[in-house]
Amino acid sequence: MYHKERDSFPKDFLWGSASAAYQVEGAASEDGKGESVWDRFVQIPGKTFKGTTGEVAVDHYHRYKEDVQLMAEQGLKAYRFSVAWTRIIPDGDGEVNEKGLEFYDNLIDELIEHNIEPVLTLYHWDIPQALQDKYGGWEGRQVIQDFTRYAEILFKRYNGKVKYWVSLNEQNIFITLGYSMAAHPPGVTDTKRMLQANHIASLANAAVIKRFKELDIRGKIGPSFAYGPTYAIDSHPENQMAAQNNEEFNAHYWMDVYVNGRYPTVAWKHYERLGIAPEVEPGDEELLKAGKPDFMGLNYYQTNTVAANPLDGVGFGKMNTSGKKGTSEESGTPGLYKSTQNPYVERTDWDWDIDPTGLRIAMRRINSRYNLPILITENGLGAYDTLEEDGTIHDTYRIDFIKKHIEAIQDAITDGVDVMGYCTWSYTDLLSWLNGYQKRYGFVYVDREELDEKELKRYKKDSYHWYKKVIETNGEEL
Ligand code: BGP
Repeated sequence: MYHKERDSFPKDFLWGSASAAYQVEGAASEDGKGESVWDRFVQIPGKTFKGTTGEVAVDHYHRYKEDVQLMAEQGLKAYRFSVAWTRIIPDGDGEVNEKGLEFYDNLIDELIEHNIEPVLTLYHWDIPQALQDKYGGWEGRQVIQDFTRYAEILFKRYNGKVKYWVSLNEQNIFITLGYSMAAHPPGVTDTKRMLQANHIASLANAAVIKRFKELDIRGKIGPSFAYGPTYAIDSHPENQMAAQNNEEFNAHYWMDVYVNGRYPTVAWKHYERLGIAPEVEPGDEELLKAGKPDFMGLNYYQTNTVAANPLDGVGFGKMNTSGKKGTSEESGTPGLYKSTQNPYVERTDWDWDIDPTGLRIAMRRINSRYNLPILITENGLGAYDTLEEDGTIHDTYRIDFIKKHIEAIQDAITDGVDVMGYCTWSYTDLLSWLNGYQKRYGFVYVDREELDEKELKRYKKDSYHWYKKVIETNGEEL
């Protein structure tokens, strides 16, 4: 659908940017912080690019004032960050660490003082290691209570100050990579365990949303879901079926549960026949239904193009975490689908498809299937940047990427989709979980490399100045 003219962005549109605790904070054991599963996992040789860890990250813990100052100067309207559970309750279920709360008190106050709306993510993948050891983390039902207690502390403390809350960040990613591909903690490859942990995580997600409503917290809450719409490689009916499978198993399987409290029929039946469907206990369904989100948080990076995959076809293939174009392997689930190359789009150096129209399609699909407002909680381009001698960074490729994605959002708005805001990934450069520091996403360059922390100095990229203008003109000038 082509529009002659696009509608304007709403007046209160949240022009934002995002980060996550583990990827920016550093200070991994300071002020009473406990160990998280990521602090532990990265110690295993070969798990991360060049063995990088979040020990120092980009030192946001000590430099948050400088970072917020940069945001303020840019005119940023919203900043999405996550709270590290291990700073608040170091062992996950014991004493509350006042020092840890103070850091977020300060960050939130600093943001508000500069008219930047805080968007607080409760969980961005860093469950306390103590809970992993105690009952298997997301595999133990006790996590539902422990996560709710932790969330409640934050709800009460920041009620009235924080108006936008994200429950779980990309449950589909941390569960799949953690329990199916062993690429994230706890490093398991077992689909049955994956589905069970996922079910419990969905219950925990619903439980905190339910608690949020019971406490009458002033604001909105929803999960952030990693959704990239699926395309079939062509109109062959079997390839169309593969695309349908991918949507069902990788998107509806989560979003249907968030919104309607029920698993999609086809995926559920499939897992039942394999004898690996999660165990649903009495009361689970009620809880899932009671935890309906106020909005769908959308993390959009790329679309997936798939083809049919026979029962003896390909399984998980290696991801490209080196930044050497063309090194990712074909990947799929036998009997359901496999990834193929879309001939119509460009790819990044990490082999991610660049597809702004895919964002509009994602928003429209979410709108038609779930009828919820959308908050885009992540979108961005991971690329190599060059710091010039005069301290400038000419990231025209990033400007081009974000510009086209903003246009796609405006198209979706013109189509009638309700969009609350747009957070780019990421504000400053930061640690990519598996790709080190060379895969940069920020408006603000941070001078450090994998094996050399340097001075962690901040530099404004060209995209910083460009986005400032976008915000100033409320998206009129792109
Ligand atoms: C999302 C995560 C982010 C971030 C981003 C970029 O899945 O929520 O934390 O890392 O992806 O991914 P990557 O760092 O792998 O390039």
